[in-house]
Amino acid sequence: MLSPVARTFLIDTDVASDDAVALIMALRAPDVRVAAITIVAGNVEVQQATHNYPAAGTTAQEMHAVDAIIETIEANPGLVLVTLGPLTNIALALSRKPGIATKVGRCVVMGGAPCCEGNVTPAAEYNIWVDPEAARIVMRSGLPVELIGWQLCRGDAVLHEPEIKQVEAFGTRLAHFAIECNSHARAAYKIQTNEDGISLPDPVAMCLALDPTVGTAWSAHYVDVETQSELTRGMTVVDRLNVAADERNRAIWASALRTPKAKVCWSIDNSRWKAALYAALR
Ligand SMILES: [Ca+2]
Repeated sequence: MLSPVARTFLIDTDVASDDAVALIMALRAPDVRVAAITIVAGNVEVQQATHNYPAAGTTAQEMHAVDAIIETIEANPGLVLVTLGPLTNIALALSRKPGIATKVGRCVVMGGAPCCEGNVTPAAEYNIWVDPEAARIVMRSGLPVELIGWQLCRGDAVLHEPEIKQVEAFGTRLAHFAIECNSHARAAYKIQTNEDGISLPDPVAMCLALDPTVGTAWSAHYVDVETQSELTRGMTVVDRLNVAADERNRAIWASALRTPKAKVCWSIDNSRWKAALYAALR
């Protein structure tokens, strides 16, 4: 039975290996009702992503993701929208029905590398780099964005070997699945960053969607996305020192200045994040 205080989530995902773990966290959260999971092309193509969709007892539906996003938001005002892939679907939905922006309670975006290095180019993180025009539309839409950058899933947020062993020792199907399906990502992450372990960007974002208090430093800023420059296309530009409204910047930041600031997460409590992950896999 759903409790009367159940929160409603809408999750847009490209269903890569870490997305699967994020979906498990949402689907197992006792006070969350996942109203819809929509699929966007990203790390894997849409057909493979739909096949990867792990929710038991459900089947993929033919409805276009953009229609499903609009319908789900309109039927569930105040819902929590969580994006785990490129922002293409969300931007298309906003372009068709701009009014949905004010019907979303929170929009938690896994994406960007605010004020630090990217992972596809020196400036850009993958989800934003894939479709920076879409990301710009989302940032300027009035959606109440909470930005969970890629850097939050690095360093002490990574599952290191002893923690991987600990998860495997749960002996559950979900624990085994989570470790197994991220083994390729672990190898790729090692090559990319020279850090050993499993880095889980989408589960970190889902953890913060489920409980924003796991974030230990948040602040609100104007955020825009570079769409033109060959050097920095896909960069999430965060007005961290609040200079966008200054005389010299006002013209170029005019569109961003007309929308509410995004909440940017700068650090998380890694022991609480890992505890939330373990609870979902036990
Ligand atoms: Ca993803």
